[in-house]
Amino acid sequence: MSLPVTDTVADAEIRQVDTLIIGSGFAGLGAAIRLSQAGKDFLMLERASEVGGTWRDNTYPGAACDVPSNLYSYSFALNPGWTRSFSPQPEIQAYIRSVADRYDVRRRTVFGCDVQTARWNTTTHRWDVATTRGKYSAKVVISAVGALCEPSLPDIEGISGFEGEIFHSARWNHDADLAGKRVAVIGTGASAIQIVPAIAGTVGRLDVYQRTAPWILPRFDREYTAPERFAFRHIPGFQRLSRALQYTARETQVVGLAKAQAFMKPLELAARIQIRRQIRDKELRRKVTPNYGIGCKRMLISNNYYPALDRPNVDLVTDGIARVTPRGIVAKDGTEREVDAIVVATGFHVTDSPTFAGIFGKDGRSLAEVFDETGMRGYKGSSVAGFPNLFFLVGPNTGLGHTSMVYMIESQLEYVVDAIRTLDRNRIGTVEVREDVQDEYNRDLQRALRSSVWNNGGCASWYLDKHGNNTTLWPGFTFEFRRITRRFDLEAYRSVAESDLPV
Ligand code: N01
Repeated sequence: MSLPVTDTVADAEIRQVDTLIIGSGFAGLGAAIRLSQAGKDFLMLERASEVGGTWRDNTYPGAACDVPSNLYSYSFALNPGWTRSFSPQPEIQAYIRSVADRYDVRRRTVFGCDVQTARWNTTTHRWDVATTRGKYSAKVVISAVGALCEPSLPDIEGISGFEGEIFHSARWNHDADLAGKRVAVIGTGASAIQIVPAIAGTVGRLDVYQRTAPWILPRFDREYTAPERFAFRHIPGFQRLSRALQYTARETQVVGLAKAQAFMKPLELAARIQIRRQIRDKELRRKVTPNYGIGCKRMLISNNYYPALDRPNVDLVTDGIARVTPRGIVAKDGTEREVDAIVVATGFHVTDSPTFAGIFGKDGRSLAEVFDETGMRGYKGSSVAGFPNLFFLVGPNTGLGHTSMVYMIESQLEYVVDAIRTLDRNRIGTVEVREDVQDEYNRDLQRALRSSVWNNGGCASWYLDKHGNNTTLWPGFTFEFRRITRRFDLEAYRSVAESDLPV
């Protein structure tokens, strides 16, 4: 059964659907395509007016991918049209839109539909989902909201009283004309190091507030040559072979990140050489040199960030921020720097995403309450005990520090779509991962992570939750994750047949 998507839904009407997908980024869109191919009934809910997720939202100047283009497409929809080895944001967003068109999923997407709550109904054994565009009842919910979707704003004294322009990197205000203005960028993560060089030449003055120096490697970005582009388009298997080689090369980094940090020394050396070559000023070199193991925070790539810091109109401020005044920022050494605009490039709520507060499981507790107690734990990044028939894409411990998330997403799609097939085939009403299975899975994960650079590289990062556990990253090779998600393992779940569900 497929429901037509209408523009308005009367509040009293509850629309029944087999599967609801929340979010239409790489993960949600992939789920929609796979469910559509499997002939399943589903709707995708999207709070914005377009597909794309993080690649739709992050439109800041200089936004580009730090994973090679060839690894940044679905395996079932390769993109022979990439123009560069590392794609700029508009090209990735255009690709995602084109895939949505090609697989005709927009007609099964409700745009402008913000999910407010999803509540497991213990009477109907379905999810009650309340949105800004009406109510839904679904047998299965797939949360595909992404890990990097909720901007994290810094809790700095006085920041709400700033009278100039202020916006987060993921909510860039394109109406704000920064040309010739005095601008501050707070943060030096992946977003900031792309923004800084993109605006340094046009703003009047730029203050970059660094709390922790990032490790930055050279970015081997170039335009694809005409023969390469011809080969991508016309030589069967060429792009797949190129992907396979790149994947393999990247996978070797896992050894250094998760197992033996000595393997990271050559990368650290390359990063140090880049600092020496690109920065003349010794004091600035000292300030940008990290004091923790490379890979502990996400390794960044850039050829133009250090040269931008070296410009006469750019200041790297490392004294820490004491407070924000209506006209500027006061550093901890007491110096006030007046600015016309502040760009807040301070990252996202990941292990404490506000989206968790709106999902209520079988005992009425929200995911936020559960995670607050246990940490952001799940099973195979896809299920959480206490939350029947709820699947996550890009869930706990599925993130990567070294290669393309699209590979992990496709692994999870296989698992979740197989779960839905299994439910249908066996007339199963509900599945819920067993707590003992989830516990053992997490014990193994945390054991594997203990020796990793992310856990003991000497830094604080968004990979770790407030308990100090790494609940974001997958510690192994990505093909190991693919292996464990190849089929839905019903034996790891408590299941109830449709006919046995109490009415
Ligand atoms: O955010 P971040 P991001 N006062 O959390 C600082 C992906 N991504 O948006 O390091 C002062 O990395 C914080 O300092 P510290 C990628 O996975 C991918 O840059 O915590 N500073 C840090 O410098 C990435 O990891 C691409 O000490 C404060 C910065 O703000 C993820 O998105 C491109 C502060 C936040 O860095 C997030 O990157 C862009 C405070 N109160 C992003 N609070 C690709 O190319 C935080 N900071 C694929």
